[in-house]
Amino acid sequence: TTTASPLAQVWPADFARRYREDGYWTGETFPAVLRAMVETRGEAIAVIGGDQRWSYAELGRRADVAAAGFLALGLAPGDRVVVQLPNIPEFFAVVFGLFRAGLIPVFALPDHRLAEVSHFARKAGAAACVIADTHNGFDYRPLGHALQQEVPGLRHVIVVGDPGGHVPFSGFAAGPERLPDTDPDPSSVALVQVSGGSTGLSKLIPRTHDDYLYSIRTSNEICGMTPESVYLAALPVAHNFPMSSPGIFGAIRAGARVVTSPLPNPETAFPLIARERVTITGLVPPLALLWLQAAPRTDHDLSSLEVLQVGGAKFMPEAAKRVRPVLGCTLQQVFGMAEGLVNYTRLDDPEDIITETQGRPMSPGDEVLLLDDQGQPVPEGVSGNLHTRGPYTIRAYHDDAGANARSFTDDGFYRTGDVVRRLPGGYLVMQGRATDHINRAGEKISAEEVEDHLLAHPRVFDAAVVSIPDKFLGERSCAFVIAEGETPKPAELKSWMRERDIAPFKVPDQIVFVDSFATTAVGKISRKELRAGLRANLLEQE
Ligand code: J2J
Repeated sequence: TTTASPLAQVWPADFARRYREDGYWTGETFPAVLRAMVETRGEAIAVIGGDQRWSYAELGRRADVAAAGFLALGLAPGDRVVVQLPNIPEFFAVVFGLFRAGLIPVFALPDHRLAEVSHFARKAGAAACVIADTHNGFDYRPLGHALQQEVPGLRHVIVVGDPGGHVPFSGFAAGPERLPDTDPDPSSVALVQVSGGSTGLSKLIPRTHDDYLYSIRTSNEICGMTPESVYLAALPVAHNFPMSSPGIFGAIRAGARVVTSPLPNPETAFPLIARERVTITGLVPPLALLWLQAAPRTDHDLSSLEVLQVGGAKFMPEAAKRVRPVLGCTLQQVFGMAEGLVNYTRLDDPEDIITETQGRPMSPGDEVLLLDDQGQPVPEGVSGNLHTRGPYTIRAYHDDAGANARSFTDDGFYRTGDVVRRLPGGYLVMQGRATDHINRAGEKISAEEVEDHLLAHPRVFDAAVVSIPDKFLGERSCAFVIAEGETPKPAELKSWMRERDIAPFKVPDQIVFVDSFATTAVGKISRKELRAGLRANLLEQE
């Protein structure tokens, strides 16, 4: 195996001691979470999807079989396994199987393509990956082959469904392999999330059993997740929001039910809500808008819905106000990040707090600083750069000294890049961002990464990618391009981008050719100023 540097997440000893003393870190681990439910709620339904309904006992059995299968391939505890699966019950068998075997899942989204997945696999030193055969019109099996070729050390491609020459997950069987008889160290890394990536490629975010499960338990309390809850997994479950806030893991930790929706649109999700009496789900703002539009006209009974969580990007107050009248449920705004800190509006907050703020930190252990550009605290109500530290916020990305130097202060605060205002009671209102990424319907796109792709085109001399406000998406991406020689057509450049094996959401929504970037000042200006200038010009023209 080519081992990148070892995977870890370490807090300074005095912080770790305090997080344990204060009861945040309890030593609970993921294998123990499922085992407890198998023992206490074995007959209760855990996961529903397609034509499958698995009890906790059934999920436990399937996870054990999966664990044995992974070990039979020669994978060893501590090995990393990239998981790229849509919302299907097998996701749970795979992931709890990995946990059971002491393997570490690295989560890729279904929309990621070879460019992203190979980066995650290489950076994590992954020994295997688990993919679906096809989903939403995309065949993942050729991606699996390409991964094996491009990533030294990635020995196994396991396919859920028709294997097409790879290892079939359905062929896993309980064997003579001995499953570990002790649980992993709770301070060890349980799983790897990926960052939205504000500069360059996505960073890897190692989360420990202790810290991730603390955030999940706390989220359960705040979001009212109980054994009677039914959570609809509508957003792709690999994303940190539907995975942990409280999401699918919260539901499992509570002994509740998860219903997997293969797609998040109303046509797919509404019948599931009606049939399974779903009580809680989470959406990004553009999907919430679609649901609000479709709900008054649907024949499906949505009355079981108690809580609609909306997060990942700013939900505008006008839309937020419509949730209760239209859907008859409580809105919960969720402002979180895969690096840690999650803010929630509380279910019993006054309506104006729920509609106008992005909530407040979930834990008394969360330290939040709002600083001006000189690093001085701003007064209450004034916008500042959000810095945070706490019992479930990472101290470092995996193996990325440059990003760590940029993203973390010397005393361990994470520089979120978000600009927020704080109201009495600690409620935060998202104002904007200090970093150049595009938040397109909750998908974070690094301007720099897209620029690098554009620059690979033979007729692109230079490119600057900016975010443009968009009524539906929140933000869309616009690429300003200086051509070299004959100017390509925007459509041509877009389809060329589409063929580069990158996530489709990274293809610029709009391409504008310009003669030069020299806007005002003579001499060098930063990329950031350049992007800001181009954006301002375009908005002025509109
Ligand atoms: C404005 N911007 C928001 C919100 C996130 C729960 C919920 C979301 C995420 C997530 C998550 C926002 N209003 N309500 O991991 O557990 C923007 C901010 C933030 C960035 C993080 C969770 N909610 N954002 O979206 O890692 O800019 O996590 O820093 O994908 O999304 O993105 P991500």
